[in-house]
Amino acid sequence: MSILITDLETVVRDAGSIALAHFNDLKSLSVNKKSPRDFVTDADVAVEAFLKATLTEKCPEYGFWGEESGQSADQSARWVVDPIDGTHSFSRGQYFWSISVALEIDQELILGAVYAPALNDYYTAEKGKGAWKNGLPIAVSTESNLADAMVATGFACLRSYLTDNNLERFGRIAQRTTGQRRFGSAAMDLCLVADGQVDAFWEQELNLYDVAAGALIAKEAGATVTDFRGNEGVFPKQILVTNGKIFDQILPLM
Ligand code: 2AM
Ligand code: CA
Repeated sequence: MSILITDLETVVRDAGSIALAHFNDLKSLSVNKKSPRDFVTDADVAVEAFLKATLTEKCPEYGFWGEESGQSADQSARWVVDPIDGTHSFSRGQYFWSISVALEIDQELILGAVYAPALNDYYTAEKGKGAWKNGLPIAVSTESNLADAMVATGFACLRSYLTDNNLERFGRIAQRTTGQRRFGSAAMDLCLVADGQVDAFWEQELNLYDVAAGALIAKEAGATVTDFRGNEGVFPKQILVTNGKIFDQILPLM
């Protein structure tokens, strides 16, 4: 591997500085709609352009797939990038948004970085080596009782006008848990499970770039990553991430 986890951190933190400069001057930010409920800002475009240029220069052997610029031809080994996950929160001056960068080789996630610049929290993982937050190892929570659990979800699916819109599922699970949160950045939600801040997270209708880095971070921190039927793997259209201990209790409610 020609790029080390520490090199990736430098690149992603520099990308964070670009995003923060826009975040600290929201009055000048131009926010456009890609589709009726899907936003893109100058910051998304600038951060992705920086990551694409920098990562491609450092590692010409890897392709690049970003939310805003699409996929390059070589896709067997590639960076999978969401320049800003949580664009709507970003555009409103809220703090839960992140930059998500994963390295995927032959459909396996090898490196992941999720950086939340407004919180200055940097999460990273390397396959088989563990997960870290701000340089310190992290692990999922020890909560084993769903009734006492804190869970998180998101409603990207509402923007896709799906009939299975997660509202019934949310109601079902909300009645069986103590805490429910909705942070607005799937990449961060996965890191919050990894860090033991929440015990489970699920969402529908996401894209690989929203969850690739966070899924590796969660797995390396000891999380289960499955679809809503419990099949292991990273399924952006239906992703369930748990601390493992409440997996059997939450799965039937999915
Ligand atoms: P984004 O900010 O990169 O678009 C929050 O519920 C999650 O949904 C975020 O990860 C957000 O990513 C994603 N999201 C927002 N709009 C979406 C859409 N139209 N379709 C799918 N996912 C979306
Ligand atoms: Ca995005």
